[in-house]
Amino acid sequence: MRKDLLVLAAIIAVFLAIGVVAIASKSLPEESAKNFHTLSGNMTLDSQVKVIKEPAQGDNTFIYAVNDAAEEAYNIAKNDPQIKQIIDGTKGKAVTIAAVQPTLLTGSNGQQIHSSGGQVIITANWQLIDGKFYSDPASFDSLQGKQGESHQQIWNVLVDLDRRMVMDINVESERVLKETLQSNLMYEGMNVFLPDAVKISPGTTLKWSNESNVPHNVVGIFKTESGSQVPVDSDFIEHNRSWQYSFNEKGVFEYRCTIHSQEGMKGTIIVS
Ligand SMILES: [Cu+2]
Repeated sequence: MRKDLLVLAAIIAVFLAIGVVAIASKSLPEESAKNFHTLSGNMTLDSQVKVIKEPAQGDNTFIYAVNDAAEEAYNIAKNDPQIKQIIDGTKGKAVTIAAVQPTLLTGSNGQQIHSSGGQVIITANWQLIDGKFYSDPASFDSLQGKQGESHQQIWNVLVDLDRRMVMDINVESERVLKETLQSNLMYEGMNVFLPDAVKISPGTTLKWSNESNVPHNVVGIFKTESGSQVPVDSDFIEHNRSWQYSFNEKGVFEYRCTIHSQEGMKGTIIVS
């Protein structure tokens, strides 16, 4: 074997080993998500990130891939009968499908290389207020004192890109965050905002409080009725800390936690 081929083989071997360890420890989705920003059209995207589907009326599904190879992993997964069944079962919920692996490396010869291991994360999110499905944003007048529940179901799908097949589907146990709702307060849990959509009046100061052990942030653009676009970024809100922001104009604020985008950790504030 030529020396440069050996070097390339060694690089690939190391990369594959890292990939296997990372997938096994499930650390990579969070890590890889750190580098990209929120995914609405007004946000800066990492140039490789591809939005495959945006939510539409009657189908609240958002699909993206971190690069072309990851998109291929999604394409293989979506044709798997078990995956089709999972996606069919999420109708009516907010669904995020994130193809987060493989990542790409450039070899010493300038060629792109990647491992054959693809990873696709499917997350269904839904919220209940006093036991009823919560889909239309309500005001805090009607939410205050009620029992809010946020449910999150995650499927972790491993794909073999060489054999073009799904190798494993790991169903995580459902996450449930239950809180008594308080006026002008959003709870941040694992990995959701509760409530995830509210209506407020201009002049309201909202507080986001992190009840979980991992940091979260609130990042988005406040689009005011007068036409301005105000970037909002809370920076990381650590465990037991909170952050607040005043909405003094009518408009809409759509936001995400950028490190948990792949699990659909997002929210909407309507100021009217
Ligand atoms: Cu988060």
